[in-house]
Amino acid sequence: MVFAKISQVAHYAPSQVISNDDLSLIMDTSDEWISSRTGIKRRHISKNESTSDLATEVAKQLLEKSDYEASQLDFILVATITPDSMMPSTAAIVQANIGAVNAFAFDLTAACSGFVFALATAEKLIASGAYQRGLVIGAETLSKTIDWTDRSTAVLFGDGAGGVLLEADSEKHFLAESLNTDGRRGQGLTSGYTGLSSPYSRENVDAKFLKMDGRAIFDFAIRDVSKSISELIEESSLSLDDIEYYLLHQANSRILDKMAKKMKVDRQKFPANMMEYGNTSAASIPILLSECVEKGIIKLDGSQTILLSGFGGGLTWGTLIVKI
Ligand code: 4VN
Repeated sequence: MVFAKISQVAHYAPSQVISNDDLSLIMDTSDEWISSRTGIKRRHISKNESTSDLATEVAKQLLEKSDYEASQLDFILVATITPDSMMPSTAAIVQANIGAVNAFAFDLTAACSGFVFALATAEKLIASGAYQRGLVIGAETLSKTIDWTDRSTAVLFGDGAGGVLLEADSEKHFLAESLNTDGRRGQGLTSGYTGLSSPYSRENVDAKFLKMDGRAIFDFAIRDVSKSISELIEESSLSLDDIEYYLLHQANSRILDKMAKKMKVDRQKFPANMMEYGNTSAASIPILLSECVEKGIIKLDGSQTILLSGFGGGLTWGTLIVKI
């Protein structure tokens, strides 16, 4: 039997930082409002780096940390809702930038669940025995899709990228998974949605911006996602105590408070970094994982069990339990 293992982690964010106070100069909002309701203090905003530039930086770091050459990679998956273009994919641009000549590459679109869906996909590519190793990256430049006149969404999002090197291993690391979609509720969170056939339609140009029914998504996270995570833990015959850290999508600190309470998990077990990055959609979980490894609270030595959970547009939600 062959299994998949996360052997390296890395993250990168653009250097320009915009504080809540900075935002209050250009729209009717305040640091008090944003931090008390979301936990967000700052976000990194790209000036002239594209999503593929952020993802390429992560890919280079992952290779540097490993002993592999780019040519030894078998695949590159990029989870993003802000690709440089629809074609070529952001993953293909990264493949060219790093010279991963033997890797196939494609993007995966599952909003804030994108990284978890991509990691679950990549794990199966390796566990099938067909491929030895690849990169799984979540990367976003959400700042380009935000309506900067809409204070209800503009304050929430930021840019960044994170990723992992996944490779074949003789031990089992991916213990349990639950991947879900409810397309019937998809209208609560949209980007590039015109109600017509294509985001390229000339009508409704404003509709291309990210839009969110905050209440509906808030309720979805607390009700459906908490339940799904609790059920997965129960089914996997693990106890809450077996899981050392819960790395959840970094949308909103208050939502994490409520989810922890609902799941009866100590909030201390939920690391958070939305104060620094805001919500970076598909990038939020791998950035958080990489920072936790950097700080030494998570080690890539097989000694800890952690849970990763993404949830958002689609609607999509997905959880992985990993012996990391
Ligand atoms: C998952 C979630 C969110 C999200 C939903 C609501 C929300 C983030 C609404 C109330 C508002 C503060 C902000 Cl749970 C977004 C995504 C998309 O990545 C995924 N913030 N808020 C208030 O008035 O307190």
